[in-house]
Amino acid sequence: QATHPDLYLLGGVSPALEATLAERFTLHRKDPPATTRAIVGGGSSVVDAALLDRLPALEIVAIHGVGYDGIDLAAAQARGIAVTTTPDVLTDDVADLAIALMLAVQRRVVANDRAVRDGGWQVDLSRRASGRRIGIFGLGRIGKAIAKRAAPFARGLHYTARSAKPDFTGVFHADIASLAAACDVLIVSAPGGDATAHIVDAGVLAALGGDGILVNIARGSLIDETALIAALAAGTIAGAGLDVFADEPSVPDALKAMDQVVLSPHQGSATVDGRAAMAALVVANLDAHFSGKALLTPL
Ligand code: 8YV
Repeated sequence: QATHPDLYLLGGVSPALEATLAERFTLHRKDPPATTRAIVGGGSSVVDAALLDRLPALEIVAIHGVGYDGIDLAAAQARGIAVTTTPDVLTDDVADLAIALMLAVQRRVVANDRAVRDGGWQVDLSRRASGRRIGIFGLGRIGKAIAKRAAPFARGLHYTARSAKPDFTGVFHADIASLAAACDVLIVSAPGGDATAHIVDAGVLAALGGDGILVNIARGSLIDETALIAALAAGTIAGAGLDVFADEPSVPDALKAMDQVVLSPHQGSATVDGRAAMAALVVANLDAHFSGKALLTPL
């Protein structure tokens, strides 16, 4: 019987997907052998040139997610290594969570839930969610899906991108600082990586302003988390809804202590339907590759 190809499992997948992969591959969760032909990892997994150098037989990296900021894509492509992701199947879930976080922060849903559970009934006034100027940083698949959901709540949609999108109904801003200055809610949905590291800094937060809400469903790396904590503590901005953090799964105690902040554990795509579809797409890409067929969702 032909042995199963070696696969390095970098984590972030469900037991069901792991079991499916184990039917096809010899799984390694650490110390992958030089014979490793495939890697499966999450959207934040690190696949750098040093790892690629240790795996001369590597043919494909199948990402269980859409972010690939941890992948040295140029190094992979230079070595002829295919990289696939799982686009589209998670767009709705991540976009839904962005709106959920926005509403939860504005209407103090989590803080008031906690108060009721603690036997309270005090209603601290919250912010009206409708009629807000909503800005979206990053207008890819997820950003556009967020915009569709945000529109009914918005008194104007604003965005920034590399260039204006004529087919998008919204006010274009050349940079994130001017975007922040023009809106009450700033939703971060751009890719992680060096190009966007700490792009939401103290200046952007000051521009967003004292009635402003920040929502991040992208990557923690886009936000200067120290500046965010300072801005929240000083009232420079009013609140934040965060699904991603600088050093996951570690979340600063300062954020945990703030009731104007809603925190979630990088759960954007973590729905039954979404993760099942992501898993199926990971397997379909691997099956296609190892049967010599075209990949479904290559980068
Ligand atoms: C997942 C993600 O949390 O899509 C991404 O890039 O970060 C998330 O969907 C992750 O990939 C789970 O493995």
